[in-house]
Amino acid sequence: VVRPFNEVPGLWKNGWANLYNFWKLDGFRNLHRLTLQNFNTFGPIYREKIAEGHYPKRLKVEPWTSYRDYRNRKYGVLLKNGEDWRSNRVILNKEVISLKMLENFVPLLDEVGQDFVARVHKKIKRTGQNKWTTDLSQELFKYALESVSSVLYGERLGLMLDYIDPEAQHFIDCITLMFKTTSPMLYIPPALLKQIGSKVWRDHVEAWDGIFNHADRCIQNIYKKLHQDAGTPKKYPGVLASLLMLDKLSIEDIKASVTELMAGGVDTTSITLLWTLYELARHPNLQEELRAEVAAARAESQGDLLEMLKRIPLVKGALKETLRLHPVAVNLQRYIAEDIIIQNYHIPAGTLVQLGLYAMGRHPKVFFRPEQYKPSRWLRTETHYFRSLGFGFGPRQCLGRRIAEAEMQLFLIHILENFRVEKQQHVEVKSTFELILVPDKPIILTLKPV
Ligand code: HEM
Ligand code: 2DC
Repeated sequence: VVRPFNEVPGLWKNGWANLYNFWKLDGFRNLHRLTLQNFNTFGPIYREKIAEGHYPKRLKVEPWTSYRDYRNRKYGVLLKNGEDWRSNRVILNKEVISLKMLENFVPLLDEVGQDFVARVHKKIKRTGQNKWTTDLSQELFKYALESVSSVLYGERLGLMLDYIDPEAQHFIDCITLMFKTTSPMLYIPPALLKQIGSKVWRDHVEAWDGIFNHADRCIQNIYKKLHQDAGTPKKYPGVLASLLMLDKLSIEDIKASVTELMAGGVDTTSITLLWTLYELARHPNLQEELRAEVAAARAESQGDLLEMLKRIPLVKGALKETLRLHPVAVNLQRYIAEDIIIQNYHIPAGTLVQLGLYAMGRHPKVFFRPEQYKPSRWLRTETHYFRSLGFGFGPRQCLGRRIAEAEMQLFLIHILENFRVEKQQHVEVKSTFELILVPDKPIILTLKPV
């Protein structure tokens, strides 16, 4: 028998008491652990009171929409909904996540990977100790921004050099601040915070202003160049120029989505790579196994990079394993369009259903020995097949997924071919919620030439 909606377990009746409790438990920073706790108390399905809504879409991140409304800036595909979202997304899909485009992206991303490695070799030389011990996060932010920019604009920003454009550094800092200031505003209406002139709202506005200003400059630059040498067909010009030439979206729509792609492409991939290096440092034998896979793939593919990317299942498994234990997004959400039955409960249409990625990734009923970092569990066999949900699912899944995957795979290939990754002391790093999950302390790693 299907049980009715109001029998779904959970403390959903008293919204204010929940908010108070959330405050007391410092839920702003612990959202991921709270979902795990709820999972353990209520089981695989529970009901919460957060927001009401009746459209087939993701949870609205109000600080983000409030900023756009405040500054009169257009929503891109990240924030649009309904038909407007669909028509934009269909066009963006062809230019950003079609397999066909991967051919264009891979050479650009590979070049950035090579430059990253050259930069690390240089740093190692400078220490005079044949190794480099550091917190790589800033280097990874630059790698990620350089990568996503080279794909979007078809040209390099030069972030792998010694002296970088201070504006690019400011852009990176603004993204981190933007994420950090979003989480406290998820539960307090931004309109209220704006009215009382609170610091978190002012910082949030400043962060987005910095993001939009820099992206506007990059976009303007390409736009001008396109007009100067129009009609000269040459190599792949990048996502932005392709969209402009295609002429199917308005310039304002293109600008909005390209800005979101540029901002969405920094902390996400860099932090996932940092966690992966951390896990490889903790598992030296596994690291050697991956290195062997990469060496074999390099030899067999004979210089064909796309071919090489098909021969590294364990490296891909490592990235999935990282996103299982350290997902960028704690959960996935959809407003369901029709009544459905989940876990034998009847859920009415319009309900916001969340899938607890962090909680699922660490639950022994879902993953055998979840505490173990084991890339091989993702290898496809006859008896089992998991699907990785780190990028979401269906037509609204991560638009940057192909870029992110190629960028991260190429990065690991180059690192494994060049360096042994070790970690210093015995420090257990946990995650903290700053809208996306980030390490709660610096991760210090040592890189040594292989
Ligand atoms: C959406 C994860 C990298 C741009 C999303 C969503 C997730 C996600 C879970 C929501 C999907 C859903 O609701 O089903 C990740 C992870 C990344 C990553 C784990 C890297 C490890 C990137 C990159 C970009 C990007 C590199 C840009 C190049 C976007 C955009 C959306 C999105 C624009 C909104 C799509 C829409 O609403 O139609 N991402 N992402 N992401 N991501 Fe990513
Ligand atoms: C955060 O309860 C937890 O990919 C909230 O690249 C629900 C929620 C809603 C939307 C999610 C967000 C969570 C995590 C970060 C995500 C975001 C949608 C897109 C965004 C998953 C799970 C992200 C990081 C984008 C960001 C692009 C942007 C800043 C330009």
